[in-house]
Amino acid sequence: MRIAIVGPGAIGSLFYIRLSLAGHQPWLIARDERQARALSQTPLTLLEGESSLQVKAKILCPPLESYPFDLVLIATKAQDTKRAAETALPALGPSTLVLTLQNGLGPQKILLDAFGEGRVLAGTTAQGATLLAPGVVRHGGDGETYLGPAAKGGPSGEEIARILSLAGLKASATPEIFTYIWRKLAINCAINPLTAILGVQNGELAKNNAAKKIIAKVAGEVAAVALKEGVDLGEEGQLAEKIILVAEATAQNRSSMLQDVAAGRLTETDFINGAVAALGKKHSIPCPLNETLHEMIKALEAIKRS
Ligand code: KPL
Repeated sequence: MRIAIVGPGAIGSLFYIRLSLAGHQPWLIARDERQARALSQTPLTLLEGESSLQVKAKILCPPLESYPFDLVLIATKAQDTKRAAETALPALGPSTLVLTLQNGLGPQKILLDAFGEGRVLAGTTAQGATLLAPGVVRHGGDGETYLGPAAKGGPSGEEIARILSLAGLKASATPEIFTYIWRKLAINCAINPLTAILGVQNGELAKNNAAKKIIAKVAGEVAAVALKEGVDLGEEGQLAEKIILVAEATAQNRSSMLQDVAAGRLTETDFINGAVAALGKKHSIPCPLNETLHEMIKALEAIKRS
């Protein structure tokens, strides 16, 4: 299968290396020539426990010519989705599928608008990966990947799930993909902004009663909005418990938002708390916690980037 991966971050690099080792010859699409040059200096490296796997990457950068890829996997930050779509467009053949494994709610719609309902797969992954340096990924643990049609009547994703699973990236296709995306969104709505604002690793939240109270309120808002969108995330208390379990299971992680804020980068807040707050407004569901966390992260971004 001819595969292109747009976004050489932690998830993009992990998937690239695994697919390469499974015998595919994917292309990695860099943002620009500078990034492509930096990535081609050394092999991509996957660190797992004490072992280190290396793969020489095949790298392209925009403007792409017409490569007839079978699958384009979008693994950029959510706020870079438009740019990723523009990059990928010339590389689409008549039957190319596009799969997003990005965080948050919003990238799916951007890709549907760009490519149409017939070819976009929405997905979410619980693979634990941290980018230590360009092209160097630490694999923190295997988590499942779910994917399915981003719009009614879209591709099922069965074949892609099979290919990922054969490459050691456990994946399942499901028509209920948005339930999985909302579950991950609830986790990100609570853990990401709190860790970024408090400047702590995920595990600290699970030990802190005040943080746990905030998590419960955020979970309640997300569950109420999700229900209006047709997704049942279950009862608020149970959802909050699940989020706290994830904080414990990823105790040593610095959340992606904490890493972005610390590095002075823009965060994915518009696609996480911002997306829930906006849908809350649409459905007249008050979301004061999500709104405030969204604004606080915006304020932090501005301070760190000034
Ligand atoms: O997805 C994550 C993130 O950091 O973006 C969690 C699950 C919170 C793990 O850190």
